[in-house]
Order: sequence, then structure tokens, then C-alpha cells
Amino acid sequence: MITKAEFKCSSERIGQVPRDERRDVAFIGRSNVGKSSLINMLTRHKGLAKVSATPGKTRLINHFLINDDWYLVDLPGYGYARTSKSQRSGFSKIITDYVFKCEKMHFLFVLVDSRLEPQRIDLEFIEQLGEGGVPFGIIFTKCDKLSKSQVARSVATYSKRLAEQWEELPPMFTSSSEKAEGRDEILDFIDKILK
Ligand SMILES: Nc1nc2c(ncn2[C@@H]2O[C@H](COP(=O)(O)OP(=O)(O)OP(=O)(O)O)[C@@H](O)[C@H]2O)c(=O)[nH]1
Ligand SMILES: [Mg+2]
Repeated sequence: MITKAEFKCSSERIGQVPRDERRDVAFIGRSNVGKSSLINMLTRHKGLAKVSATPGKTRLINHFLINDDWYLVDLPGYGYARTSKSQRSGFSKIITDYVFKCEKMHFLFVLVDSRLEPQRIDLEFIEQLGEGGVPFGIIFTKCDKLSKSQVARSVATYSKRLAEQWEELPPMFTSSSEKAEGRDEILDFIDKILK
């Protein structure tokens, strides 16, 4: 359970992230997928992470201290159409440095829009995580926009796609920040991995 959530700092580079022993649980995904909204929903703290209908809102690595014990981390989105072409096809340095080099990074949730077919950029990113041995899970966002059976179909499609490549599937969660769905499952899981 989250009893306390406070903004700690925004970092431009991994050299600036908090230098303590506390572990990070981070959220990533395409711009506008709902990372910041999910962080607000999980912490029950509406204005904690900045949300915007315009993609590309989160530009920095944002650390939120939870229960004085661990950090929830909001990352910039990838695949933002208005960044330069070279940036769009790859992943920005701030993201790759953080995800692959930052020792605080303990677990990464990749957020995907439940309404969309598996997107190439997400699959590419997930592939890199697998190769880099980064522990990750998948969270389907905006499930309030679909029926229960449509959500189940999206999860099944994703699982099938990943099973073509991976022997073991990552943990998967469905969520709606609008309806506060998925909170207990995600927080219970985080509790377990931090134990
Ligand atoms: N219906 C619905 N809309 C959502 C949900 N989560 C986020 N949104 C909307 O999606 C838009 C983007 O949300 P953000 O949380 O700012 O997305 P983000 O992934 O942090 O975006 P960037 O910081 O730009 O990468 C906003 O208009 C949100 O209101 C959800 O669960 N349901
Ligand atoms: Mg954001």
C-alpha cells in the first residue's frame, strides 16, 4: 500500500538521479500511453505526475519517493512523432542510459495501449530489454475504453506475439487510470519484487 508519495527530483541525465540505496520501479512506453496518469492513479495523488493530452509532456526522469522506501519513476515517452526522425526510430539517450545503465533501476513496467495491436516500437523496445536482461512487465493502459472481452483479446494477441520470441512471458497487468483499475494487482506485485 502507498501511504506517502512525494516528488523528489527531475533529472536530465542518470548522473543526477538520487544517490541513495533506495530502488527504482520505473514506467515507460510510447508518448501519451498514460504513464504519468498511471503513477497518479497508483499513488492516489492526482497532480503528482504531470499529465497532458499532448504527447511528449514528460521530458525528464522524474523520481517520486514512496513510503520513504522506494522510488516510482516517470520516464519520457518514446516514439513521439514530433521529435527528429533519428530519435523516433531509436530510443533517446536519456531512456537507454537510465534503463540499461542505471543501477537503481530495479524493475521496469512497459505500458502499452490496450486498444492497439502490438506496435513495432514497443516490440523493439521489449526485445532490447530481453537482450539486456532488464526485468520488466507489461501494463495495458486505458482499458476503460474497451469491453472486458476486447481487453482479454488484446492481452491474448500480445501474449501470442511475444511467445513467438520468448519462452517465458513477462508478467502482464490490465489497468485504467480513469477508473482506478489494476491498482491492487500492480502494487501487490511491486511489493513482492521489493521484498
Ligand atoms: N480514458 C483514459 N484516458 C487516459 C488513461 N490514462 C491516460 N489517459 C489520457 O491519455 C493522455 C496522456 O496521458 P499521460 O499520462 O500524460 O501520458 P504519458 O504516457 O505520461 O505521456 P508523455 O509524458 O507525453 O510521454 C491524457 O489525455 C490522459 O488523460 C486511462 O486509463 N483512460
Ligand atoms: Mg508523462
